[in-house]
Amino acid sequence: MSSLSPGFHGRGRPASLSERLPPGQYPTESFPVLSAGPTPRVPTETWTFTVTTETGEEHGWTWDEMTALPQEESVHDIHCVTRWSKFDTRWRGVSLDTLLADVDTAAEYAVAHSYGGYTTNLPLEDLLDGKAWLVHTYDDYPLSPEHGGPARLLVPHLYFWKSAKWVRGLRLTQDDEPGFWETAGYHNYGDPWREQRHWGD
Ligand SMILES: Nc1nc2c(c(=O)[nH]1)N[C@H]1C(S)=C(S)[C@@H](COP(=O)(O)O)O[C@H]1N2
Ligand SMILES: [Mo]
Repeated sequence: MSSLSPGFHGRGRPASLSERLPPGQYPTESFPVLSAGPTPRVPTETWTFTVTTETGEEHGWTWDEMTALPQEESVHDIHCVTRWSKFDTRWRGVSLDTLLADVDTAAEYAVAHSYGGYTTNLPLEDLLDGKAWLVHTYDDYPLSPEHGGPARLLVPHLYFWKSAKWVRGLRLTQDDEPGFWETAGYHNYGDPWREQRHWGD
């Protein structure tokens, strides 16, 4: 997986911090909390993660099953549509490649859904090939409930609203189904480098 060191983008030299800042963003050292509703408290004893395919086939993991899968640590810059970016955030969890390895699907899209009801949509390919993780550890500590613990999606190449906190599953779909913020006017894809903040950007 990503064996590149933080900030090294494979162009033959480490990128400077300013080169790592997408247009219209400012860097922050803090870690703001952005939640559209109350923070759900989900005990790991009852936590499950379920992938449901377009034919209704379900693949599910309990907490113990998920944490027994191969774990990856990775470091990423994250970018919130409210304009803060945070460099070199360090996470631990399971690659979506691992979770989707045995899932037989012809779907082109996924909707992540969360405890508490939040949803967000993205093309399935944006979850594959080392681009997305189900993470449960931040900076060597269990992910706090405010930041999406016990586990959240991490899709660092898109604006951070695509990284569903308290995620409990993915529904794979043939047709694209806009989620919570996408229905409220945020861009359907959300590439920070193309500044895709709102529909029409
Ligand atoms: N379930 C859920 N996931 C969510 C959100 C939310 O309100 N509910 N907010 C999103 C937004 S807009 C951002 S910027 C990030 C914020 O994550 P943080 O609170 O850990 O900084 O979570 C995203 N995931
Ligand atoms: Mo956000």
